[in-house]
Amino acid sequence: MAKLLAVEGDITQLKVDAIVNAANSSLLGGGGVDGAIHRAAGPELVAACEKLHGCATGDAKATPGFRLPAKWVFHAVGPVWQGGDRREDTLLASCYRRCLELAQEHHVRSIAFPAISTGVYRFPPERAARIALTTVRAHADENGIEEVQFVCFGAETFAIYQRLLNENAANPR
Ligand code: AR6
Repeated sequence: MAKLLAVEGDITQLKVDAIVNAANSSLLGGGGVDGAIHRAAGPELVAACEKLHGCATGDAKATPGFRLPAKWVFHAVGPVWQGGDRREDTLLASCYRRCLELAQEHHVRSIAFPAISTGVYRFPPERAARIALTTVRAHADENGIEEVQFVCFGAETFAIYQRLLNENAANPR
C-alpha cells in the first residue's frame, strides 16, 4: 500500500521521482509554486513547456525536472474556485488522477504534490485537501506508486493534512 505523508516546506527542494506543479493553462509560468519551480529548474523548463502547447483545466502534462532534484515535473492545471458549482471538485480530483497516470507512464514511484488551486485560485484548503487525499488513496496503488508527499507551504495547510491523515489512520480504508 502506498505511503501517504504530509510535509511542510518548499517542494522545489525535494528529491523525489516527480514533483507536481500548480500551473495555469498556458504552462508558461506564473507566481506561487509555479514561479518557484521555474526559478529552481532553470530556463530549460519554460522551453520544454512551450512545446506542450498549453494544458486544459483538470489535465496535467510532464516535463523533465532539469536543475531540480526531482527527475520529472508534472504540470497540473487546477480550477479557479468560483463558489463550487462550476465542477471545481471534479476538475481538482482530475488533476490528481492525471498526475498519478503520468506517474505510471514515467515509472515514478515517489511523487510530491502541492495544494493545487488553494493559492491564487482560492479553492477552500480543507475541501481541496479532502479531494487530494481521497483521489490519491483511491488510485496510488493501481498506478504503482510507493510514496506520496503532500507538501504544505505553511503551518495551516500542514495542520489540515495532518488531521485528515490521522482521521483516516483511525478509520482505515
Ligand atoms: N512549495 C510548496 N508549495 C508552495 C510553494 C512552494 N515553493 N509556493 C507556494 N506554495 P498557487 P494555484 C503553495 O497560488 O492556487 C500561479 O501563478 C501555496 O501556498 O501556487 O493552483 C500559476 O501560474 C498554495 O498552498 O497555485 C497559476 O496562474 C499552493 O502552493 C496560479 O498561480 C498553491 O498555490 C495557480 O494557482
